[in-house]
Amino acid sequence: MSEHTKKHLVTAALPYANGPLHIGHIAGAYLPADIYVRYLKSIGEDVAFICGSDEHGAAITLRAKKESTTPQAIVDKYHAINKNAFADFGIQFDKYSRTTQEIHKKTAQDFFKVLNDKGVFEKQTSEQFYDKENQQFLADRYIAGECPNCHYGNAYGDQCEKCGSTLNPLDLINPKSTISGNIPVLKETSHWYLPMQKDEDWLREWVENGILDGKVHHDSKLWRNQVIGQCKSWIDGGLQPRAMTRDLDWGVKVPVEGADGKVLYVWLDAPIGYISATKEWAEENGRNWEDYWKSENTELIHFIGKDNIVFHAIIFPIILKAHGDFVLPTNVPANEFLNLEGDKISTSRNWAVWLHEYLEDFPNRQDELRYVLTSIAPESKDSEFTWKDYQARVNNELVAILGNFVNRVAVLTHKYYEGEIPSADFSEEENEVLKQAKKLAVKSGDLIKQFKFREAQNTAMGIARIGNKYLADVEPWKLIKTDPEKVKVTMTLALELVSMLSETFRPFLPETSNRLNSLLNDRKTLAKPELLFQKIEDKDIEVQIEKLANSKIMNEPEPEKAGQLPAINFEDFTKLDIRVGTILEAKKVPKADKLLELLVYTGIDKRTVVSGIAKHYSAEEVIGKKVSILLNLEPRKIRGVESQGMILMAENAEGELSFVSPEKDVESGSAIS
Ligand code: B3M
Ligand code: ZN
Repeated sequence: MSEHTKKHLVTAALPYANGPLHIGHIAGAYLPADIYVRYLKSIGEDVAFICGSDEHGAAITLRAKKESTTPQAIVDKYHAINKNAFADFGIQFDKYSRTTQEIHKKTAQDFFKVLNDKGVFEKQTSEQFYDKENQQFLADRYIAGECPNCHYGNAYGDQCEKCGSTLNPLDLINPKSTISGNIPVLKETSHWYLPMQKDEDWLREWVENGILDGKVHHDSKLWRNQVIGQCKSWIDGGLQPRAMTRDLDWGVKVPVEGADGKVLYVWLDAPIGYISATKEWAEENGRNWEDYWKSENTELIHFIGKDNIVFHAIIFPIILKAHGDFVLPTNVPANEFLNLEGDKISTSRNWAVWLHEYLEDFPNRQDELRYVLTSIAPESKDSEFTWKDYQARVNNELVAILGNFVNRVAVLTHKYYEGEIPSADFSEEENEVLKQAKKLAVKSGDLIKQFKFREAQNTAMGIARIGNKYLADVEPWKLIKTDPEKVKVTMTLALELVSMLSETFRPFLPETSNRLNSLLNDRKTLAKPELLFQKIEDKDIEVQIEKLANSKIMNEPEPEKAGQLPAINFEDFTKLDIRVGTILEAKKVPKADKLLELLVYTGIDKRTVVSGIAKHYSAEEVIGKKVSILLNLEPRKIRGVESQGMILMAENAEGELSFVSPEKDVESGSAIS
């Protein structure tokens, strides 16, 4: 490989290995990155597509605590889950690594040392919250308290999840350690700070005009407005020194003296993960990683979601430049957010479509989801996924336009020529159709290069539209009797379009493209026609909509802290008909790991109640138990079962549930008041 060849280094944000992936992650970063890479590879470009698990930081340690296990066990589990989900969904990284690899630790430490030796950091001492009982400094996420802005009682040290404001732990009212519940004390600690305010001038010039060191670095017109806008507002607001180290015991150890108990800030550690993963990939593939990271001929592109803009377009570039020798990103095509059925996607509220669950419920239909997510990609503003829209796009576009065209061509070719692919010279009409279609194919590729994936995919679909129109105009099914020569020409062109569709859709719908290729065999015979896409039936999406409705039920009302609910009067209280009931029968609700379906004797009747207790009680052990039941709750359908009432449960701090049962033996039907 000549060193003058252009190289593309494409990264997608390293997902935290603390949970599974949902469609918001995919639409935000991974799918557009995959489309971009597949396109570049299809035109013969030299590309390294790099990603991996982000395995450090408080996000991981908190999750481990919650699941009463070790951080290592957490990252091992989710790394495997996510790696598989990406592969099943056709996101084809050249390397999917992990930041707990030795090579990464060494790379990150060496990087830190270079910066430290160059005097890039400023060491500062400040007071930070400290948990005396556990003898540890509290990372931002380890402190919770009242939000100074909206007064929500359970805001984190770095952010209030209710009002979305960015916080500093010292801003919280009544801060508490989330580890012990103790009131933390302030204690002095020293950290290595990156004085970002020194970089404002060159950053502004680089972000706004694409100029670096007086030379054109990139085409700033290709940068998304929201990326430039966010960066500008950070820079205009004045950049602050930011600590690049943390007092934590999970992470990459700070490799200098006097840094015991300190690790690299996860937002320094993780982006360096792109470099370490490239090193691994290069070693495994006989390449030189420096050709990609340290060459003027490299285009470095970071695909991310909008919450990661500042890290990729400000902090990491400062670090790369301070180190020296490294390229800076040519573009940071960040997407906005994807919402779901009218609400923000939320992991903690289980308001999400999980990738691995989609692939279970819709096996081998990854291209359908890829198609829809690209059609609604939040490229310039937030967008929304709904199951009805998913169904409509699959049925009205993939099935009715693309699938229909291919199917007609396949069926007619088999009918007229027994699958043998005809070959005839085009007349002016065919040449014109072919020209129009080719134009779209080229345009689709150009749009991909400009990071306009939505429009690019729609343009590709235009080829199928042209094909359908051409068949409808020529009507070969009528001509076959009167002018078989023309039909030969028609079908030759139609097959040419199928092959063009296969190529143009390859970046978007790789599996479909493979199927089209095998349909076309060696281009002499056509395989037996088989429907390219199946319709999505109403019942398929009803199941999904109900699944979401259930997570809404399971998660509301939002747990407020004791003492924060508004007072009610006695009359309000008497509206609740709560009684003692006896559980007569119990069984698991199929496909719902949290739910039991109970038959409860209430003293008046026997009724069915669906209860979210299956993680805490088995069906067998609850039979015969006396419990408290709210009778006059509006019935509601949960997983297709009508639930008539609610069993009251006590929940401890660990989230364990326990029945609220009478202490003496009282009869079923006894009122609780
Ligand atoms: N893990 C945050 C996120 O998943 C973070 C990205 C790292 S990219 C270097 O949103
Ligand atoms: Zn708030």
